[in-house]
Amino acid sequence: MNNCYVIQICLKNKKNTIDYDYKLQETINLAEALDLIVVGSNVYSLMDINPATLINKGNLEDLQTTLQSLEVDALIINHPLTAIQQRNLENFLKVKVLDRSGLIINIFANRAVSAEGKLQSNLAALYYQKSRLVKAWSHLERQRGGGGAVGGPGETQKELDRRMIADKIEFLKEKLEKLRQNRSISTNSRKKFNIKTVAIVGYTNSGKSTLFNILTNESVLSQDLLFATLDTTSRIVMLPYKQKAILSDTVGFISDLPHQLVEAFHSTLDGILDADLILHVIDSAQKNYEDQIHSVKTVLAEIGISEEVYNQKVLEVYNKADLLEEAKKDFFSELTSSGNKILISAVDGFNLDLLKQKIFSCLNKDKFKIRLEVSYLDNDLLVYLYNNTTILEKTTTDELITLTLLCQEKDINFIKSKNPRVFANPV
Ligand SMILES: Nc1nc2c(ncn2[C@@H]2O[C@H](COP(=O)(O)OP(=O)(O)OP(=O)(O)O)[C@@H](O)[C@H]2O)c(=O)[nH]1
Ligand SMILES: [Mg+2]
Repeated sequence: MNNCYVIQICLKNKKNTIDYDYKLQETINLAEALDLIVVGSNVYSLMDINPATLINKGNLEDLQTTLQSLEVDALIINHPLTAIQQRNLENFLKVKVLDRSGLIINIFANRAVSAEGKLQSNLAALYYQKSRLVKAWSHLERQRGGGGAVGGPGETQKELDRRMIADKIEFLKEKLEKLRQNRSISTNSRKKFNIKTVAIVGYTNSGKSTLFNILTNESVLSQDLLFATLDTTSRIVMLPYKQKAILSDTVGFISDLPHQLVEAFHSTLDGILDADLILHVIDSAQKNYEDQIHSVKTVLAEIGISEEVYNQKVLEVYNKADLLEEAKKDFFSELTSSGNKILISAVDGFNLDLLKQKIFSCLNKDKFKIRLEVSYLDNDLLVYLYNNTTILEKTTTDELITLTLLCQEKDINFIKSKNPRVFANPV
């Protein structure tokens, strides 16, 4: 375990409405997700960024004293650092320095369990390292020194020069491509059986895995921890009328997700792109839930889900209703009363049956649900219905079979043409 100190930078000349306390708390949570002990934190209000050291000399000296008195091993700065700034800060303060991207990439590297997750995390670290290669690379590495678990991604690969990093990137990309090809074989066989897929996405800690577990009776790790899930898990979910779909839980998003991670995690994120329906889980109890929605949409856009596709494919699932006070609950009930939105609680089960119904409707929105009565003697029609439509329910009397089924428009025309006396109605 290492002690760390967390700094949030607030730019005074920028007119904005950023909630810096929230940003600081999120960074503290990220540091804890890397098993660091946060022994102190501060918000620095700056007029300008110092190109050499980010913060000015006076602040730096105060910071040095604080870090020494708290016996800090690592400094986390929630602001992008240039390689030069990182080097200068490390030299002056004599601690490891990580910016937000470095921190998140380290968390991913620590958490990855599956072969694919590990490959992708390594790839992200290499992209990050490559982006920070400066002329003084070897000098920088000599200067860093010191032990401890907190290695900047640069450190583990310090012998590599630019060429070697590029080779390693190629090597990892090839391995990932092989895994991706294997997956596309299973995707094809799934498509053959016409099983629809539903992907869960959302801001980290919004409750994706909790929802996944309750819908599939699974036990994926769900924890009050940022980036608890890194690997994709897929299981069958039972929808109304015993319809099945494949539900996938995957890595969460965060604001300013390092683009190296998005690039490296392409094969995981492609699963979202291929899904028939996307559940966007939102933590409605977070006061900045709208910012979190925006961050998720930004990452989705980066992987090719435009606003238009979002509007067609996404069901917004406002979670943690149990944590809302009455007035807030009324607000969210109103907000989710129209459009592709629903308010639920994955913990106390509120609205989960309705959620399953909505998933069912979204997956079948191009189909018609009808109920019809057919005589046993109408053999041609019965054969047609069993071969071309999805039978949801069947009840029988001595003379008639009553079927509830999903069909397409062409089927309705066929049914009418085949037997105009058939009794059909939408449900
Ligand atoms: N009160 C309440 N807590 C919830 C609800 N859903 C999830 N949680 C809690 O929120 C925390 C995060 O839940 P997870 O399911 O791990 O969240 P996640 O979105 O999978 O998080 P990552 O995998 O880290 O991105 C856990 O402590 C859950 O118990 C809910 O409906 N109500
Ligand atoms: Mg999770």
